[in-house]
Amino acid sequence: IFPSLLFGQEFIPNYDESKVPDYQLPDPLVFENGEKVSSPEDWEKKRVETLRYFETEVYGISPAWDGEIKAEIITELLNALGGKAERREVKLTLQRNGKEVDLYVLIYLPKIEQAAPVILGLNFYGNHTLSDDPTIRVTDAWIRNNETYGATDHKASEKGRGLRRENWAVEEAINRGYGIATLYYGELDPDFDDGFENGVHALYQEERNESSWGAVGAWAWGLSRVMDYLETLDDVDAAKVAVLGHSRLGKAALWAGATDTRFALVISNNSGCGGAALSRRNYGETVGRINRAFPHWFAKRFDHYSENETALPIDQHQLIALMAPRPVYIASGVDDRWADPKGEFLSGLYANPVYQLFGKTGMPENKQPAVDQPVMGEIGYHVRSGGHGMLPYDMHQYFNFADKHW
Ligand code: GTR
Repeated sequence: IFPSLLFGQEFIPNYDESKVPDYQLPDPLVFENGEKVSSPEDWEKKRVETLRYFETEVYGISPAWDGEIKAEIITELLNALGGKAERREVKLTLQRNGKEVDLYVLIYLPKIEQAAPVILGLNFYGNHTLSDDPTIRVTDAWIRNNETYGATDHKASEKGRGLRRENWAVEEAINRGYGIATLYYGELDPDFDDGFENGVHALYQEERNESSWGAVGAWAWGLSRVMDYLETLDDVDAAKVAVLGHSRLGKAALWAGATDTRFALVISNNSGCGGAALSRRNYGETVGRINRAFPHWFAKRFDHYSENETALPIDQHQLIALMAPRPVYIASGVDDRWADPKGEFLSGLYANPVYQLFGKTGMPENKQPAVDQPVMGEIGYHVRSGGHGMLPYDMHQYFNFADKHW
């Protein structure tokens, strides 16, 4: 039996631009009742309406946080990276309802006079994959198996140490005056369909419905909890915290930026379907395919739009618009057709009217730029050569983008 037939039907992605259906996107500047949004004040109301749709129809509603966070520094190096940085690993214990979840956040800060701007992002294979430093903890949370990164039997191992160092460009960050904060995403919610019983979902025992939060919601919510902690630190400039993520974690970074305006800058690396890519284009991964492959990522309600994207009351350009007027960067890989590079660009472009309401340009080009030609307005974009991945090239653009705005 072919595995693809287990879903009852083989999925063949469309990679033919001429087969992209004609589609009409919801106007981000029209209220449900048909009235026009014509001022930043109007947008505040329209923003609420838009956010509500993404909550009920796409990612689910994440609960407000009313618990306690305990922080404990578990290791600290005062002279990391040749003396240029301080490095800490902090255990955050989230307590609520008699339950606890532990998160381990790895933080590098440049040794500079003032509080440092920080780029915060979830990682796929554990904090120890960012550095050869043997004192960084190997996560004991459930992990997807991946031979290359030393994850077998759903456990991380020493074998992965340092293997993602280049991707996170920690040295460049430090040299340019940025801190990096990261944690393993599976500590927030293990990435399998467990009926929403483990991870941070376990802190809440409310009855679930079709608009309850899924895994993407949990990952994004967790980024906000780390932000709660970063706000308490004197050596972090909480007004300059960017949230970054790749792929499924890029979806989570965008959702974190949409739901939590404390994130002053938002970065989506190859986030694709359910992230920056427009759902209605039906290019590469589709809403139907993503819901069948990852039934735990989104609200159950999102499945209502599988093979039925035109019924969506919103599309992903409006997710980008939820960042306005804050800077947001969208990055694609030219061979990462599954994520629909053009659809990722277009969602940025079609968010422009909202940025313009604030007297900003948004995406500075109305045609997708050539490969390896980044453009940077309040919305930044590049399509890099190569495929799916977060590479030093990508990070380099994010530092440039942050420099430009900060
Ligand atoms: C794929 C999924 C994408 C993307 C990717 C990843 O399998 O279809 O939406 O999230 O995983 O996270 O690497």
